[in-house]
Amino acid sequence: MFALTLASAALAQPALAGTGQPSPWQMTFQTPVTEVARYIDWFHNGLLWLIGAVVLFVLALLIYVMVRFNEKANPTPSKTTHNTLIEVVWTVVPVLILIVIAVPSFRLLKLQLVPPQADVVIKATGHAWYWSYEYPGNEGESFTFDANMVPEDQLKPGQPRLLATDNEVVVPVNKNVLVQVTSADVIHAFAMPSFGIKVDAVPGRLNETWFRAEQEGMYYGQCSELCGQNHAFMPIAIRVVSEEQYAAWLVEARQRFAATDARPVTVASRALAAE
Ligand SMILES: [Cu+2]
Repeated sequence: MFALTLASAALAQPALAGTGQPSPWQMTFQTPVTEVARYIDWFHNGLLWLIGAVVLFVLALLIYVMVRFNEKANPTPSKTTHNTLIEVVWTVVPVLILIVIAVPSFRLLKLQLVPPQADVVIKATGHAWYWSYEYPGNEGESFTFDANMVPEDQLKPGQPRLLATDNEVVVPVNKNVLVQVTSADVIHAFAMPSFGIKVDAVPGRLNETWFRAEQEGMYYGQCSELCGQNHAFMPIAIRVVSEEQYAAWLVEARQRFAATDARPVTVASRALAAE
């Protein structure tokens, strides 16, 4: 019933190209759906113009020197070795440019690294090679599940290859979601391009990131730290839904996932279970 509601909601709002997943011949970032992602987009585009201007200026200087001061045009070269004014200018101007870059850069870092009060907390654990998620809560409320990539021959219509997972992370729209990230084995990285987040999953260490998705829909990311043989096959799928749909999913998920072992599944126990 709930799955049906979700499916019809997804049909009613077809995802824009580049929203939540890469699109063919995509040149820019995926459409940002959080404040942090929008800031990254803006900062990246601004830097591109700035660096473009610097490159063109240096190119113009080079061409000028090559034309004006080559052996033919300037047979007796000047013996000048110092020019205080020029030396001050070519030190101060780059410093000013770096300061101009540093101000928005530090503001962005603060926005990313200082999470606001969380409405939802999720713990994501990287495994070789899948992610498991825990929704912590009071006694009887917390649950854990694994999210494995859907193999290509089992994809349902609308599921992108190498990105869809069998279980999806579900979060409410316009709520602050705190993601605690760690790993059970090697270093992975939890990344979601449209949310502008990427954080390492390090064994024995709890890293944090956060997002506040402003648009309902399906969003896909991938492990972004080369972690071994199946690095390319441990995607991250997050479904952003309305608050009512989230509440309904929580009830359903508590029942569905409580039936399974709540501890994170290890590679060894999976192999045993598969036998
Ligand atoms: Cu990985």
